[in-house]
Amino acid sequence: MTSASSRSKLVLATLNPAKARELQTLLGAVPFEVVSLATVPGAHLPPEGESSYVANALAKARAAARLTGALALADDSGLEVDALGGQPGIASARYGGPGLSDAERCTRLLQALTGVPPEQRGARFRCVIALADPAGHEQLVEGGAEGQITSAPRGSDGFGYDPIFLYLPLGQTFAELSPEVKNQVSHRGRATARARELLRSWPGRSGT
Ligand code: ITT
Repeated sequence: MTSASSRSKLVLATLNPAKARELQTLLGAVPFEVVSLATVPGAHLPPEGESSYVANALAKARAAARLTGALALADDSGLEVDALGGQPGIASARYGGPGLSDAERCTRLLQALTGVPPEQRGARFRCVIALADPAGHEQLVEGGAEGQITSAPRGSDGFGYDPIFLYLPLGQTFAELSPEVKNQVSHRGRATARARELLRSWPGRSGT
């Protein structure tokens, strides 16, 4: 058994507390001491460009690895709505403009879909996870979850667009599912399962 302090650190390169909580749970028993960038004094992340999930995730992971000197894991994710031509996608965190709450962004999205019938309300969450360490090792993994945008918000768990994202196999929105069930079927759950595999044999890690 190795104490937490003798294990290598894994920094979660996110300033979104709800996302950080999900990642902490999903990473579970990885052989690292998992810490959040939010606890590092003066922590900041590069402003997100509009180019791709991959570019954004890599930029966040590289910045956190540079800032902390530790292996970093970043998640760039978004909701792609078919009837909106894949929007908001990589701009999901900023949809509708700055300063809106998650609930207000959900309302804006529902307004944009006014009159669109259920069968045309297909959508998917996508999540790209980047791992980067100060020695320059980098890996990318991805996960997705298919669903449908509801006509009104349902449920109070989760964050972001969870109350309007209906997971059809279970007939519930992500905000109606318990965190455990959401994690089993979500884009982040799928991407993290792949990241856990990579972390088990990450070059140069110490501790078990
Ligand atoms: P960091 O960059 O600090 O990680 P962020 O919230 O800005 O935080 P993203 O740029 O990846 O992160 O934004 C993704 C947005 O997509 C997020 O703010 C939510 O609105 C939405 N989103 C991502 N995953 C989600 C999930 O599991 N449930 C609901 N909404 C989600």
